Amino acid sequence: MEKTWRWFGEKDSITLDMLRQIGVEGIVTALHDVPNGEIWQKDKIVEVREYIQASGMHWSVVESLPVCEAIKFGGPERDRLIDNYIASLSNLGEAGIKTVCYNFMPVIDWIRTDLDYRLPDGTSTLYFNYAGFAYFDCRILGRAGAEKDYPDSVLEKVAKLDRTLSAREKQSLIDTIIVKTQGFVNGNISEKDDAPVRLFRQLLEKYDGIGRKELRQNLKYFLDAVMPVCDRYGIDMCVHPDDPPCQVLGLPRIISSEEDLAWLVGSVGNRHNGITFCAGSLSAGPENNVPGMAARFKDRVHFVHLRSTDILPGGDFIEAPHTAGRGHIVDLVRIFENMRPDLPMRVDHGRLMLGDREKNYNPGYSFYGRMYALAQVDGIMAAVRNEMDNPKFFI
Ligand code: DNO
Repeated sequence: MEKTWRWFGEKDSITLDMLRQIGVEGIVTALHDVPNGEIWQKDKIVEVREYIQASGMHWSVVESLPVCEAIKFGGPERDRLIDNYIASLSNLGEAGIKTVCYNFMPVIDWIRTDLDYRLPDGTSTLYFNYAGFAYFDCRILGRAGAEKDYPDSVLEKVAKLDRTLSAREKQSLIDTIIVKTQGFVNGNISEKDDAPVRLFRQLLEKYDGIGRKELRQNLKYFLDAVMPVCDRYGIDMCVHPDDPPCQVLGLPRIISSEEDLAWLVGSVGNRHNGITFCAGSLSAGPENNVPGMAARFKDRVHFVHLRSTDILPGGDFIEAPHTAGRGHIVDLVRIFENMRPDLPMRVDHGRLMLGDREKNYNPGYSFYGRMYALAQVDGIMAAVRNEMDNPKFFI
């Protein structure tokens, strides 16, 4: 697979020169300064493409070209926004950039409750605490009927948290769940917003009456509309799985399970309608057999995120080392290396280690932690290629 890296543009303190030194071949990035819904102009795309080329790499994947909420909930402005999306795709196609990652998660993208969960070795990682999340939903957001979505055992923990969490800890939960993890991925809420919870509630209201069926219809509507421009330029659209892969905050999520992926590829059969195979997101679903899903849908996988998780008792999950956990990265590398040796792959969610913590990187996007993970995956790829070249050793 092609070794790629998510880079946040010229403002990123991790420079392209640093990435070259650690063996990165392709860059995954976006026009982060363009507000969601506006057209990505060709001159800006070309400027970024050339900046990357000047350092000896290339712009391999767009992550993300964000899909506006009104397209997801099917608001009156959706056709205009889809036209803008098509114009951006066409400009990307003309600039020769042909792999586009996006997601279709309503209101909120990826969710964690702790961005600095300390491990015994002194590093730290990302963590999802189910009771903490339920506390945010039931007590901070105060969503009507939220309690019905949680088992009694979790509601008991919520009641306890209500007595024990300090005001600062509550604030930090809000920051983690809806602010810090969202802004840098062009999400709906950023550090600049002074009333994030109120804004968040307003966004949730837009989805009144939108269930799984409606959201699926809206995704199909969007894909049907963008497929012609993808055909014209050979662009692969790659939907990112839901993280975590389950319904949250009363919102439907439709890219979570094997059945969801089967629906996705079946409902729009064009092979440009593809998948970002995020092993980490999928691995947090207890029912998901990650290598099985990769084997089944590999023909429609155009981009891979390699990371892994462990599911803990009580519904919590934690990022696992890239060599372990439910992501089964060794098996995935076998499947994907065999299929397409130039398939773009990036590691995801590095730990904080060796001074990363002081650098204020975007959560999950540390330098040393990701470099360490990339080295692990690079080693796995070398071993798998060796297996493929010397099958006699493995009979
Ligand atoms: C978080 C990421 C997500 C993902 C986007 C794709 O670290 O996995 O933000 O990139 O959802 O649109």
